[in-house]
Amino acid sequence: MTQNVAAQDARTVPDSNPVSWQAQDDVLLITINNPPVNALGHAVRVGLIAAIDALEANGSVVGAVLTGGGRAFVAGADITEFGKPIAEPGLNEVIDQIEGASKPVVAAVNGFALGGGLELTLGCHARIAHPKAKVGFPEVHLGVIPGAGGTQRMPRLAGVEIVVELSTTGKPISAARALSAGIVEAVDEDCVAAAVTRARELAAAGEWTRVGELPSPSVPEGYFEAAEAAIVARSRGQISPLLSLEAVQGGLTLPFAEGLKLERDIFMRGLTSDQSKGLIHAFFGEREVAKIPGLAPAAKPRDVARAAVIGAGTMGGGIAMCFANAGIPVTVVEQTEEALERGLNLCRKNYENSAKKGRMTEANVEERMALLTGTTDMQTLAEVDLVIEAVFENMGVKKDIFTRLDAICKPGCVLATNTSTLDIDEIASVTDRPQDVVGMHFFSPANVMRLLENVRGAETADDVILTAMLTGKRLGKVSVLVGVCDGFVGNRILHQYLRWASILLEDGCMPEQIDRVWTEFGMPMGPFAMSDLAGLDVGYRIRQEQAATRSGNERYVEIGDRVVEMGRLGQKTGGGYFDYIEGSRKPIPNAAVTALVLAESARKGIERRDFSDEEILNALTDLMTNEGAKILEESIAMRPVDIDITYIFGYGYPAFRGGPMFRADAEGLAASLERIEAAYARTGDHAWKPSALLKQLVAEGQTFEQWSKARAA
Ligand code: 3H9
Repeated sequence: MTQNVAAQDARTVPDSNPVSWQAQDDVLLITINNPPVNALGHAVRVGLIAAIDALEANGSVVGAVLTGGGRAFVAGADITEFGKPIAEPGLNEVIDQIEGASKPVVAAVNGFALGGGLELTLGCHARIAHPKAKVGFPEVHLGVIPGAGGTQRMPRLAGVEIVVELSTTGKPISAARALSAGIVEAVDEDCVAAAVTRARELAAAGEWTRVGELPSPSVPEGYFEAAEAAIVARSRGQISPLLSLEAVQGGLTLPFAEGLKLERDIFMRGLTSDQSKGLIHAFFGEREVAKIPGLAPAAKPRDVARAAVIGAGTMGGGIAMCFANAGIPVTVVEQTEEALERGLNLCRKNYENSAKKGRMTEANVEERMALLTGTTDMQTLAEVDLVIEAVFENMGVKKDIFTRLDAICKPGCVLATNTSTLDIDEIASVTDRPQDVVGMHFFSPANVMRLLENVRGAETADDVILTAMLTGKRLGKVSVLVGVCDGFVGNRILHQYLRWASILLEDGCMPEQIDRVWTEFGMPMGPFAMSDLAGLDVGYRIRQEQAATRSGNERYVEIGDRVVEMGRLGQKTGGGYFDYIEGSRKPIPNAAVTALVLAESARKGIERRDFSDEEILNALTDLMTNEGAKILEESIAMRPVDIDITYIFGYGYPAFRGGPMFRADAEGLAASLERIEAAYARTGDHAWKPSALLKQLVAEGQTFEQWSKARAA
């Protein structure tokens, strides 16, 4: 009895029904209005059932058109409902009702049709898209699969290859591509009007296609084996792409209804996995980091209509390209005409390479180059709104540049530095406007990497922080706000585990074992292959400069220095810790480096021992947890999620693990602290000095996330 009441309540159309319907002559126009992205939350599902009931009941309409209000058609299931009991009706029921309707329903795909949104269109009897619409199955990025018929209907409609592509990569495709793949039957600027016409045609013909009733296609022998191998090779341990493949493959030999059941079971397997929890945390985390608590409510970002970048090296050029890509005019400043020409030519070459690969047209190359203006005269920066200094890491040089910018730039211009290590406050101190100075730390290659670490100085104004964050968004970056310290968030943590990876070499490991453990964990490359890619000479020079002041108490491993002195500077010289065959980035162990590692252990009288993979993984991840906790306790990062997102977007940390702090919570902080304390007792090394915050959380039985939520409340 109670259950019935609950079920009835759950199906009651709410007063503020997000689905509206209205007859346009003889066709019912059904519109989903659930801002911001028309997600298929419970109220929308209830509303859709009511709309189809209205279609059936209204004798004066012959069919319906289903569309989205605003810029989206439907961006999928409501992810905030994941993990909660499903309130009836489920999405499958809604789609079944549309598909089985006694009158034709045509989808007018006005914008994004993603995940459950695309599945909703597959339940319709025809699909017409706006030219700017995009369709896709991004569920894979949430650790699940299309769970409302997508893996069963799409093969029947458009073949196996396209559903495997969409559901295993998660990348949306354009309306034009959807048309050629047979997912939509037409593309039209006025997709609603075209859909109305189509609904009338279908009604007049008296027949229309129910995709679920179409026969399953067949695939060439060996297709799924090859697809699986390709997925395993690229997904670095993420399981959801394989789950999608399993649902598609399994469905091909099953009756439709059983295929749906199989899909549902696999969807639930994904949804209850730890990977899905990590990925959903990453999804919301990516959006959370844009929200900065504590800023003055009246603060508004400043206008950035024109930018400038000082330095046309790899970094400066890459940053300038980010602005040109976003359509923002940018002036590039160099000291000499030669350096300027070299830098701008490099930008052009990068664009031309993209054009060769079909990623842009020749006209796009010229459009972007037209937005890049070069100069050797800093005086021309008087009218720009934002300047980013990207010269080499030297405090004296940076101070000189900021003194000049202070004299030249108009009031209100944001003065940013791309430093990755230096003290922003010291740089700001040479200006009369420290409130306008901020760090904007791009990651190399700047035009490719998604992370932007914005660094707040002691005096940075709130509206300058907002400007840096919004500029990052305009450039297509994920911006995280951090505070001033050596290495900020990302490189400070990196430094700890890179250093310990070297110590592990001396104690008994080889680079290939450590790198294998790290890539099996899901990182794009191990610490040593990463160092080879970055080039070993830069770190070498810094270490030489630090030699005089280095504390004798700190354990210092010389292996990296000896590798450089062997002339092995990394990939650019064909080898560093590893060898590389020309044209390949695959690291190959090198006998001389192996001998060097053994010799260094012997020279220091270290008795080498075997390390298990688990020991290595624990050491590196425990250091991330400990340093991350110190970063939180010093308020360098505002929330654990800021560290998670920094690592996912700046260092390729596997999103399915949710980020280093999320994983630490999931694995259990107490066990981690126990290992950290043991390592500190054994080594006395400062890296292992347990974080006070970590100790406090373990004592209170809390997680980082609980601590963060309690502080925000
Ligand atoms: C699925 O469909 C499963 C089915 O197969 C089976 C079910 C049985 N739900 O990204 P934005 C929020 S799985 C709830 O900044 P944009 C987002 O958090 C789903 N909320 O906008 C943000 O909130 P806030 C498959 C959602 O213009 C706000 O909307 N679909 C959802 O840069 C604005 O989002 C996907 O995975 C959602 N589905 O990008 C698509 N989507 O303002 C996920 C967004 O409070 N969504 N929000 O921070 C996207 O990829 C992007 O949002 C989109 C728009 C490209 C659509």
